[in-house]
Amino acid sequence: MSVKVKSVYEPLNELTVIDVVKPLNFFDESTANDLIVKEIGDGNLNLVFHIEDPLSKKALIVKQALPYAKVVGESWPLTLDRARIESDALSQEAGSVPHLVPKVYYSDSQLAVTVMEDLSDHVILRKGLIEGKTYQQLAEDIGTFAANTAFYSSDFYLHPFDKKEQVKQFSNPELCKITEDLVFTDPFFNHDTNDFPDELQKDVEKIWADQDLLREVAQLRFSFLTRAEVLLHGDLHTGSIFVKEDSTKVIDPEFAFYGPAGFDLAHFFANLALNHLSQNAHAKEPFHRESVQSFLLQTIEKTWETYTETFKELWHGKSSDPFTKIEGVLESFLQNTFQEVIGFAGCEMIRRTIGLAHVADLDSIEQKDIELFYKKKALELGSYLIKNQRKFTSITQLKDWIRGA
Ligand code: SR1
Ligand code: MG
Repeated sequence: MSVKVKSVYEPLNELTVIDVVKPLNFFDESTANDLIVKEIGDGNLNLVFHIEDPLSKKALIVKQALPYAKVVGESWPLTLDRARIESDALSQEAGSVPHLVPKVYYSDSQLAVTVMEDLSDHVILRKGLIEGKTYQQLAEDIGTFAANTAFYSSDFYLHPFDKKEQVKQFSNPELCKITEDLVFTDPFFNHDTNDFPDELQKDVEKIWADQDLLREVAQLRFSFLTRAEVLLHGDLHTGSIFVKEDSTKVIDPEFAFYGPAGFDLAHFFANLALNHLSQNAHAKEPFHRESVQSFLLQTIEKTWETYTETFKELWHGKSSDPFTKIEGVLESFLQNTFQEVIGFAGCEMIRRTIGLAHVADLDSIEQKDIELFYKKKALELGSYLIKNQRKFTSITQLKDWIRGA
């Protein structure tokens, strides 16, 4: 939609948000006074309004960035530019995988607002998985998403001038700093953002004292800081994915930036691995537990296979870089990416267990001793992946380690 809404930043509420959507002519004018508005944001950072016309049942979502991190409060200021990054990333992703992202109807960088498709017929993947649901389309969709968004934003495809323009466009220092701190730094030191029960103190101190582990984390962090390889979603955990049986939508790319190619899939795999651990508590019936856990492992394998196959096809069919014709270059790129997937996944598992931002998969385990047991497992597996990333040569090894954790 091309209508321009006059805007000066102010946080919206359930009344003022109507003024943003009215000029878009999305809803019938005659129903403008009857629209039902609900603030449904349950994430860490933003306001999210669901607006519905009760007669036609047409609905849309208005997402607005707040000038601070909602999870902590006004003491943690945060750039509004993340709303621009998010709508730019959605439009970039829609260029190659339009069926895997929500449609954007309107965006306004002054008001830090993105108006987009309502996905109420989908559920957040994390919630579905905790409930023991499985999604057969998921692996193919996430592998396709990650391969396309990576390839079409990379130097293998873009002219160097365009690539560097894009790196500028997606410069996202404040949101990257959150990841640098919360994923790669704080959990590995005695920092006050960390959050874990006293019973884990010994396990956490073991991590803080493990110099081999810290050396590997330092390298992964340096790679995140410096390697502008591809446009990443930047926060591809299972809370950033909406699903239903035959549809997957990747949402929330406000952390998008140019970074190392393995980062997104690492976060996806780490969150599936955490859910795999948590199913030992959530799925009470053994046959069901086995089938959910086997679905999670198959999803990891099929996602990686789809990613590599799709990336290879694009590489051979669409690349203009002469080195893409040299034998072994692609294999070496994918192997480096794969090993970083393993290392980054380890960092994500550890930070989701003892850092500031946890996952409901583990935190919602009802029995405290069982929750602690699986949190210890998450720390052990995360540490193993980080320290042994270079020993991993196939996705089967990752599946085996998750299964055996
Ligand atoms: C202060 S933001 C905490 C976490 O929420 C986001 O989804 C990112 O994962 C970030 O690390
Ligand atoms: Mg998010």
